[in-house]
Amino acid sequence: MMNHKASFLLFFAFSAVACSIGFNIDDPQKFSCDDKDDCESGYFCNTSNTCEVETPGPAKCPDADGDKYGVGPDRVNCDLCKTQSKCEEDPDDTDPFIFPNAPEECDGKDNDSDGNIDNIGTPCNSANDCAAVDPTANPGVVILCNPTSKICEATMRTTICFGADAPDPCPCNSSVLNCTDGAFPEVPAFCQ
Ligand SMILES: [Ca+2]
Ligand SMILES: [Ca+2]
Ligand SMILES: [Ca+2]
Repeated sequence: MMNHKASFLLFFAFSAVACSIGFNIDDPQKFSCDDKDDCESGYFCNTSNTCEVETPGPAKCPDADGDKYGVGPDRVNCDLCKTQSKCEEDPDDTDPFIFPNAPEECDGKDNDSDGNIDNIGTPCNSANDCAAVDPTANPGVVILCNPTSKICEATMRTTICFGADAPDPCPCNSSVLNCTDGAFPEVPAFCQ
């Protein structure tokens, strides 16, 4: 059985080790560690098993969907907030096709988050302001900026009929195609 003197020495020895780790915050490199819990706050256990000062990395932009718009107060770290006047919050940070002033696509979503789903007819100055159309899903459809009304409009890509079997008169035209339930009407193959 351990006597009182031995108990005291053992207690002192453990206390000395504990205190040396706990109070040498200015020089943590001296102290070995197995994991971060062995080091002071603000230090980590490196691969040499010594406590090392944590250097903060660059501030992160909270942009989970990668559309360059972030969420929450930390969005000031996003490039758009740093380099442009735009610093609006991403209304849906799980969908890269939904962000402030996004070109409205015919996809059943409110891409620009203005409260209206698939409102293709948004103001524009050029076709660059209008959404691109997936040619696989919507062959023969294009969204252009009407030069007169300055409104994005979906139309058939061509007014010319192709193929010997095309009806006469040619029904291909440039009238506006309406987006319904996330899809444009099918364009006949002889108009594509
Ligand atoms: Ca985002
Ligand atoms: Ca919209
Ligand atoms: Ca849409």
